[in-house]
Order: sequence, then structure tokens, then C-alpha cells
Amino acid sequence: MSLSFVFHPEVEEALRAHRPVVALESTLITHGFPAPDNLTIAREIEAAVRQAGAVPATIAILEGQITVGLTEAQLEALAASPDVRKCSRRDLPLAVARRENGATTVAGTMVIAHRAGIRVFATGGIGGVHRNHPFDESADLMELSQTPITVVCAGAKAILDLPLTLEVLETNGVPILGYQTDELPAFYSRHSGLPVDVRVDSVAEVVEIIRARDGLGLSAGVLVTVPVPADDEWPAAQAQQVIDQALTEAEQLGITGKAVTPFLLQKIAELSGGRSKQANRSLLLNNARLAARIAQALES
Ligand code: PSU
Ligand code: MN
Repeated sequence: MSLSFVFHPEVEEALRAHRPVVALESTLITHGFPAPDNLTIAREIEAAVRQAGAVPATIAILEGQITVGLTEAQLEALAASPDVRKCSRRDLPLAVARRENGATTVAGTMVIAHRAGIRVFATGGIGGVHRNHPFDESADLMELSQTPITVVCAGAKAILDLPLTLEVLETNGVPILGYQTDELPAFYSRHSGLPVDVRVDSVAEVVEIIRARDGLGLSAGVLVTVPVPADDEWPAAQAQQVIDQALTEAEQLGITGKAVTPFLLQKIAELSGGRSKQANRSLLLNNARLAARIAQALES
């Protein structure tokens, strides 16, 4: 027996009619931003997808029910809920069986979006290999190797070991595209000093690569990395000190496992005095717009 999903009527209709849909994750709402910013930003991301011509489908688990596309009331409830399980692939059956509320990470969102027939997903940053803890490798990287979704992101945060993250993605067979950049963006910052596999300058080029992947019968996702808009960049030189302090505090407090990423995100927000939020919000909206354009081009 396979589990049925609950679809927002607008998402269901768009999928049936082969109109563009963009999947959105929910962990950034529950574990990425504090209330009330989280709700404001979640709404803004959905609006950005719409303005760029696609239907947003925020994915979450509500009292055990896998839900694809949230109503305004569901989004509000999720954003205000203090007790939501952060769901990567391995957490999905736990949240469903126990009738819990769950927020999906990049990996969790990819699993559900793919089964729902959605091909493009916009987020902020993917998880990766943690610095000084090479065995703490986000399940996002494994998921990208096995689920053919196109993930639009701003690279990965410098809280991670970016060179090792690239190595794992290579091993996992995940092509990394730089959208109008030769360099892997580092989330808050436009620069990492590391190369992408290929630079693309248009949506049409992204679509050609997705189609070639499909034509080869490969199962890996495609990672489209987009630098944060220049006006909102938080340059690496300034962010580094805050990032180092957050890492030191996590180490001192003995934070481990799935708590590491949310802890670091919160610490950085606290220490940066709004600077990280400006960059984070800007890159999320930018990624949402590009994802909508890719979804449109794939359906045409
Ligand atoms: N990176 C960010 N913001 C986020 C996350 C990552 O810059 O909100 C979230 C995403 O949902 C991502 C998850 O999939 O954290 C990765 O967690 P972990 O490292 O435990 O796999
Ligand atoms: Mn981890």
C-alpha cells in the first residue's frame, strides 16, 4: 500500500495540467529563521515563485500527513509551532507513523517532491560536510545522488567544509552548475574560490543539461548554484569571524547530529546583527525566481 499525499488544490491542478510548479522546503521556516521573520519570509518566497510564473508547493508533514502545498493557515500554524521534527530522508517514516508535524530539509523535500512529480526545487543553501567532522555529512548530498530533481541554491554556507562537500558531490555524480558564475557561491558571499563544473548563463542552458541527464537515464539531481545578489552580499571577510565564533561555541557546547546546522544558523543570525538575514532573504527570493523560470522552460 502506498501512502497518499495531500495536495493543495492549486498544486494538484497545475501538476495535472503540466504547468510549472516549484517545490519549497519547510526546515528553513521552522529551524532556519526565528518567528515572526520565518512566516514573512516563507510568504515572500511563495510570492516570488508566483510572480515569476510558477505555482509554489511548500512541503511539510502535518500531523503525520505528507502535504504538498500549504494553505495560508497551515503555513501560519507551522511557522508558529514550537515542536516540529526536522525531517531528512530517515525521519520521514518516523513523523508519519507518529502523526507528528515535520519540516522537510533539502533531502526530505527532494524525496517527496520527486514522488509528487515536481521537478524543480528552490532553497537557500544545501547541507554538506561539516568542518572538522568529516563523518557529519548531510543526507542532502546522498539524496542529490539518487533523486533527479533540480535544486536551485546559493551554494553552501562557509560553516561547512566546502572543498570536501564538492568532493562528495563529485563522488555522488551530481553536476554543479554556476548560474552566471565560474565560482561556487558560498551562500552569504558570492565567492568561495572553488570552481563549479560548468558555468551557465541562461535558463535554456540549464534545461539542456537536465534533458541530457534524463536522456542518459541518470538518476542524480542537478545542482544550480546562484550567487546572492551583489547589493545584499555579506562578504566572506566579514562573515568569517562570526562563522568561526559560531563553530567554536557549537564545539564547546558539544552540539552534535541534526542539531548542528540549526544551532549554527541561529548563532550566526544572533551574532551578525541582521546582516546574515538580509543576505539570506535576498538569495532565497532570487533562487525562487530562477527556479520558477527553469520550471516554466521545462514545461514548454
Ligand atoms: N543551510 C542553510 N539554511 C538552512 C539549511 C541549510 O543555509 O535552513 C537547512 C536545510 O533544510 C538543509 C538542512 O537541508 O538545513 C541540512 O541539515 P543537516 O546538516 O542536518 O543535514
Ligand atoms: Mn549533519
